[in-house]
Amino acid sequence: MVASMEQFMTNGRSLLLAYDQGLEHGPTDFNQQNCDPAYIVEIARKGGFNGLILQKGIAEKYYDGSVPLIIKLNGKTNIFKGEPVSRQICSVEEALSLGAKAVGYTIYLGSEHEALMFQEFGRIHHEAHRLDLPVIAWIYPRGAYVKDDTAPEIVAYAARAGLEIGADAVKIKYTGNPDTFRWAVKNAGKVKVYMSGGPKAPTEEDFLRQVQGAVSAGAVGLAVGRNVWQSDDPLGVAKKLRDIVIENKKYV
Ligand code: FBP
Repeated sequence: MVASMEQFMTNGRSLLLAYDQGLEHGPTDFNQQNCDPAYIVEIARKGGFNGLILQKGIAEKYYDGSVPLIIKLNGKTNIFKGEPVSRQICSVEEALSLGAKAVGYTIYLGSEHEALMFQEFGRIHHEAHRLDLPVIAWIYPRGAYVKDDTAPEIVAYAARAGLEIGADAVKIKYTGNPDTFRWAVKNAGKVKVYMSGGPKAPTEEDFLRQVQGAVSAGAVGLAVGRNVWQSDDPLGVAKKLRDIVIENKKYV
């Protein structure tokens, strides 16, 4: 059975706000304002996002039901520098009880520990689909064997892996241009493809250009964090992203 991502879509497109970086990167991503989860929940609501991605601890204490919730089930810090592995820290049932409408799981494709994450993903996928929750796979090629994690072939491999393992949506890095990203989207087949935001781009225009490229290549949208909540005008950025992703307008 395929669980539907429809509840996260407007006009067949989707804009998700990610806020799990406090675990993945630590407070280095934050300032006095955006380290407060309540500030992010407000951006998600006022910015018209289709979904908000949180770890369970933040969801338990701050989620107010205003935007559809996606719970990340695994996570890791970036302190340990060995072969990357991210293990489950929240169950599917806990996510459901927190109000999640979908669950997310990161797989480091090509890591020495890839098999472990595939296995865990398989079990989570089974449990989530039994409860009719879609599963979004963050598929990030990473580790000693991955030389360039945004090379077109490796990004297309990540997208294809998402289709093979049963993901309802994949979140993948942008290859840098729409032509190569189109190949990744093609390889994802019926799986919805989200572009991953990444570190704050040098200028807003640079970022908007990437987003336009990704949707013109067939992505349903993007899951973005830092490029929105690190901005001095997060709601202004959100409006431009909605225009591009949901309304199909051109900015750059
Ligand atoms: P950003 O838009 O801030 O990059 O968020 C997307 C995301 O996938 C987050 O969900 C996650 O915390 C982060 O990127 C992981 O970044 P990385 O593993 O590349 O350091």
